[in-house]
Amino acid sequence: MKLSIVLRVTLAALAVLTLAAFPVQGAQAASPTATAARAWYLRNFNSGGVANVGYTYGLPGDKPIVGDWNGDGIDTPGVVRGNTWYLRNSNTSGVADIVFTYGLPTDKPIVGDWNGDGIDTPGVVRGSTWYLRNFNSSGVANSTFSYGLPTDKPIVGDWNGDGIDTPGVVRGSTWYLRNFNSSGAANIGFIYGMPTDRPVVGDWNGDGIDTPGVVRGNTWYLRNFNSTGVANIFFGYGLASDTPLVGDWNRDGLDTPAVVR
Ligand SMILES: [Ca+2]
Ligand SMILES: [Ca+2]
Ligand SMILES: [Ca+2]
Ligand SMILES: [Ca+2]
Repeated sequence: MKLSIVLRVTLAALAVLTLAAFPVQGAQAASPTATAARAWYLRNFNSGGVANVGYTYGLPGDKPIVGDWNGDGIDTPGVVRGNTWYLRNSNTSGVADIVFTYGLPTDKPIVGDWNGDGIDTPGVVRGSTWYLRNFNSSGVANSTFSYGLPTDKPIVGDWNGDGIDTPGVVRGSTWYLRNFNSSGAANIGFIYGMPTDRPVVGDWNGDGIDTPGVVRGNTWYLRNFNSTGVANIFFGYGLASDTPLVGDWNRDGLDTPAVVR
């Protein structure tokens, strides 16, 4: 068992080394016209350290996203290019497994399990209107509602542990979370981080409840409660110029960081 863990860690380290040595290798991003690819660095722990998994996916200019597109319990990459979504079911370099169009190029893409079936699917936020779809395919929104202000930062999480992801917004340093995919007031409000921080959301302790985090420079400040208070965990990961993302890369029930460079 230990040997296999060591082997896996070694292989992961090799993968990262290979990635660093040959940055254009595996650049078969989502598009056949790919000439340069973005590097993804996933870590399985909420602590500072090296990436456990590294690969290339997508192109500069794409909006990187993550989700469990096939319900296997592992979050994997996607990119939104214009209004085309390119989703991949494994954390390796390669082409998209699922491609469809949804929303407009100017929308803010979001991802969540809106119906509790274990599969993450797309949503877009346009102004203050949220358009959620329950399928990874082109088509109309299954649920449309208003929440927040156009200037808010939209976030998504399962704030009450019922298996359904619902909306939130961060306005300045105030987080407004709602437990329903419908128009209405926030169910939970609290202050966390600073207005210039980049908000992230995850289940950092495996209790089934998503809670806040912020990334400031390359320091991640994670909190295990949806309330005002200090960070329960903080660590450095990635570069300040990276795009921070969060997912469960190893199906252990804990969400941990990734950066896309
Ligand atoms: Ca779903
Ligand atoms: Ca929920
Ligand atoms: Ca939690
Ligand atoms: Ca995990």
